[in-house]
Amino acid sequence: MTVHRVLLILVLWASFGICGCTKQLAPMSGGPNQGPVPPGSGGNPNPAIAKTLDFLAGIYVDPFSTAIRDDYFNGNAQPFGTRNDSFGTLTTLVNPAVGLVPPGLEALLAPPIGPRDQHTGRVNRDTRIADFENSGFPGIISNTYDCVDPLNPDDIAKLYRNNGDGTFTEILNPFRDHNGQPITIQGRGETIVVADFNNDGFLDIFIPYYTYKSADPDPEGPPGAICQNSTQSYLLLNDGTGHFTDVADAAGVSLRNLQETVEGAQALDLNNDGLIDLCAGSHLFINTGITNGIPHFVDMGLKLGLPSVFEEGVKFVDAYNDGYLDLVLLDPNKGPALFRLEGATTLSKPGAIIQLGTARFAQQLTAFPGDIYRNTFGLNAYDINGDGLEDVITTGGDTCDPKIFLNAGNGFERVSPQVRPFTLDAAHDPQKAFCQANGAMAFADLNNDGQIDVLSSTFDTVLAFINNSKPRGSFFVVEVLGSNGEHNQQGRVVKMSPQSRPDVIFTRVVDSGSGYLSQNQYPLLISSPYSEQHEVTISLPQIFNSNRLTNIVFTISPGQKARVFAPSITNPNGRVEIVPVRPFTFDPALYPAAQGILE
Ligand SMILES: [Ca+2]
Ligand SMILES: [Ca+2]
Ligand SMILES: [Ca+2]
Ligand SMILES: [Ca+2]
Repeated sequence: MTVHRVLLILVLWASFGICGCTKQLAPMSGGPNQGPVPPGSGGNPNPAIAKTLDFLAGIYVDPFSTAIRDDYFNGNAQPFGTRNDSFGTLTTLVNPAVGLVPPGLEALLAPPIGPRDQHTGRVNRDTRIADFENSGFPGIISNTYDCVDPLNPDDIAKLYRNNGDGTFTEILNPFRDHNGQPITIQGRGETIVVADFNNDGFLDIFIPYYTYKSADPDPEGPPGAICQNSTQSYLLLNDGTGHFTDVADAAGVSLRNLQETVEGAQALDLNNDGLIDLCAGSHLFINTGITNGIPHFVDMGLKLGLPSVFEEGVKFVDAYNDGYLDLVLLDPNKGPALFRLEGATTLSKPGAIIQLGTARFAQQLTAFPGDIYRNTFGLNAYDINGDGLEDVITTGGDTCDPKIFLNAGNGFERVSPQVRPFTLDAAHDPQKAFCQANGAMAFADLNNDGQIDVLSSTFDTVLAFINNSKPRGSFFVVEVLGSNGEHNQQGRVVKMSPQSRPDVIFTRVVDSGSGYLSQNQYPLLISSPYSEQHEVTISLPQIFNSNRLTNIVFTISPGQKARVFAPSITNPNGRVEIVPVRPFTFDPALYPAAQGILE
């Protein structure tokens, strides 16, 4: 991996699907401030919303997997390792001509791994950006993917504190076992998720590792050496002072001796009971309660009808806008499969606890069209065309064929013909970056125009695709915060319905890290084909009061952002601030990357 090479950059171009841009620029029917749209059959009053997609793309140096955060708290999301000018043009922070690596993070850019007997180097894997100290400045957890080498001090999971001044400090020996003894965490690590699993207000970390008894050769070791795996996966509880204690065994999520490797993961409150659940390694761990600060999980995957399969990406989406989160699993050689959550309850009321005892995930065999997949590692989902239905994207794999599936409400249809940046053939892509994506695409509204944009990453470049598809629905932003505004509500579930159609429920999850090695922006960007007021429901635990649930219910208009504060002793019902989203109309001419203007 070459992380210090000179900035490459740029390219690219606009692109389109079936129809040309001029056609797509037709205004949507119904503006944000128009009156309610009457209920229509099929639940979509605006069928004109784009079925073809249009993107403007740029390539940037970025030695990290795609983790999205507003590191600078200036209203601009960006992939970690870059800075956003608010028009969606990124500046890489590892280009010496532009800016230095943020001081303190140099060790994350360690040289490639050396022969094992040198015990040097680092093989970065996944990165999460999260505010572990509730300081307002997000820190970093980064793991590696390599054989266990106890003598290599760089090739381990590392934690960094954000000093709030653009610099970072590595927290030394941050991880401890249940006896308080320091532990080093290394091995072949996969998707990191961050969430407050024990409802103490501090974000905890789950890091899965390969744990099977390995006979794989160590590519960096002497002849005959075996690549040793970790003995376990880790659930690291955060005490808020930079120390994390592994409780994976007590919690029931250590995944020891797991034959299927663990790859994707997601944390979310699946059953709406205020306790964050966890999906990883073909296990669906339901959080059954917290004892002495330790959450306890029961694997209900098989009982709920989920198969034990090898996946390269897991993502919960409400595929039918019925208020229940369904599961998409990516088989790297067969493609995505949809498992619909059925029979959970007769109460579809937002805010109700979902009764998993009567539920079952039923595979929808025809949900995705047949296609060719070969070593396709990476899956993610967002509502890409703004019609209120979450869409699915898969990485290119060996066939260099990334795929976007638009959700039709009764199954997914591949965008055809595929949008041009997504059909880059390797011969025309000097870095083959898009074909060699490491981890799933991630989603963020890079230019603040209310339309979600797409990012794809190798471990040394990130490709940003500004979404210029039109027409689209109205949009809303919901940011679920701790009681003091902390970004610590990963995994919480938001439900939003048009006031005229309470049966149409857009269900979204604050991203904990999900899919495969990716992290979407923290605020939820929710689109709707209805240009009217919507009702939002969020169930949050009163963590100061035995985790009793508060249902926070409010209305929001198109173009508005809700900042939702978790319940506190002084505000036991939580609190909501509604603010207008900065009006912004994206003009492609302002996107310098599209004009060949480089960083
Ligand atoms: Ca916690
Ligand atoms: Ca739960
Ligand atoms: Ca959609
Ligand atoms: Ca955008």
